[in-house]
Amino acid sequence: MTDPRLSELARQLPALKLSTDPGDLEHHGRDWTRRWAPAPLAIAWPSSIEDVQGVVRWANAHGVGIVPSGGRTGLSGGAVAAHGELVVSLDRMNRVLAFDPIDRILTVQPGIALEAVQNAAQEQGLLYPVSFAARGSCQIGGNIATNAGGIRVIRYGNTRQWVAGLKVVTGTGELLDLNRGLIKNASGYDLRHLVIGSEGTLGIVVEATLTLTSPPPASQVMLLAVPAMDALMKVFAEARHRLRLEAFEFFTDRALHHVLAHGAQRPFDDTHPFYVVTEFDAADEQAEADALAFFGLCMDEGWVADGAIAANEAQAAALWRLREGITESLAPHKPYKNDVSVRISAVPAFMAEMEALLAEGYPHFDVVWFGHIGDGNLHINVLKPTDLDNATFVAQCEHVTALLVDTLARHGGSISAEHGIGLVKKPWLGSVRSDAEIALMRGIKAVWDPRGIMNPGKLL
Ligand code: 2HG
Ligand code: ZN
Repeated sequence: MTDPRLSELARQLPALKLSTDPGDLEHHGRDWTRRWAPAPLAIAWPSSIEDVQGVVRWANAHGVGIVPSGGRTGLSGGAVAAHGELVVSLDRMNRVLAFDPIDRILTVQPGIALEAVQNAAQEQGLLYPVSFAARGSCQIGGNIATNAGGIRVIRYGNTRQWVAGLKVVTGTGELLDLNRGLIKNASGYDLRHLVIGSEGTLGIVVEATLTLTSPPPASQVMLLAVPAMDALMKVFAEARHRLRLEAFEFFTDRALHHVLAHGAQRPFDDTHPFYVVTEFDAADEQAEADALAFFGLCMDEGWVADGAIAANEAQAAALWRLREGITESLAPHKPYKNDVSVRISAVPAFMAEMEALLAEGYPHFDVVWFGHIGDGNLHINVLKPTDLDNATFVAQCEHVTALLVDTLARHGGSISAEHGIGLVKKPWLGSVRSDAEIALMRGIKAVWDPRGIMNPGKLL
């Protein structure tokens, strides 16, 4: 460590693992966005809460920014370190600490992968229900920092709903023990919920107590081919009415094109404008009959042109791959990502307006729509044409974002549904939050992090 500040840190916290190896700086300085060149000062791997506190106090003393780092699967630049920050990786704090069968709560360290949390719940015969494609590599601390959503929000809500307690080191190095697993706690401001979704700008989550639930009964997975968006909304309304839904996801023919090119299996002979993957309870014969009646009605009404139902787990996984494999299949095309939400009822009008704007202004762009239609959450990925350089492409996409922001405003929507503001959507925060709200956010940030060292430049 040639930097005297780092030598001091190493002396103060002998158990802290530190690295300035160029490979580590590169790897830990970025997330799934590839727009910013990573340039952190160093990477620190604490293995205890005390070390996290020590790092934060050191950062205050030296005015060094801290970027908390989980699985770095973020899509908004929230975990990018491009300006000499210290990246604090939670990789070494990745254990399950406790399970209480009476409270049905699981206490974990922040660096545990989401999938490991799901597995730990399963070992207890229970379910941690938040789930999405990055579950194998994303970490619970990052899920909490972004209030991650995913594919089962329609049934179980966002991460926020499952956090019963949080230990947090604030921007001054203070340790807070928030809510302690209580179900009822009417004692003033719930600071736990302020931390959830704060994108690492207030403090570092160092322990989380998660509520578990009973696993759902056996389910069925169905794929539907849908001719039009209006029909798709009718299918959704009918599915929600007749079935107990666990997921209701959609994607377009362009999304299918890319996921097939990436090795997935073609589901139907013909192509269709839209597809739905839905999963619902099917514990008994009655539930299965309800599912068939639902499918029959959709066919009779002409809302659905074709359908497939998974007969076993392998087929269910193959149908889910068509939806969950989309992000990975688009990655080689360096997509510019949008993650927006409107009220469910506003989805068709919003989509029609955006599609018209995109077709008129950007006919040469391959625009891929998919997402959590049952939550009003749409992912719009614009793919980079191979002949366009990155900077020009991003600049052109930001014009599209301006159109998007206007259209969203008309429909009362949000520029970020579940990925967060980070760096990517920061210029448009003012389109969804009022000046008064942003002033309050800044005030809160100043109290929690008076020296502005916590994930500087992100969100605000
Ligand atoms: C998903 O729903 C994720 O698959 C990623 O939120 C969305 O890649 C995206 O734009
Ligand atoms: Zn999503």
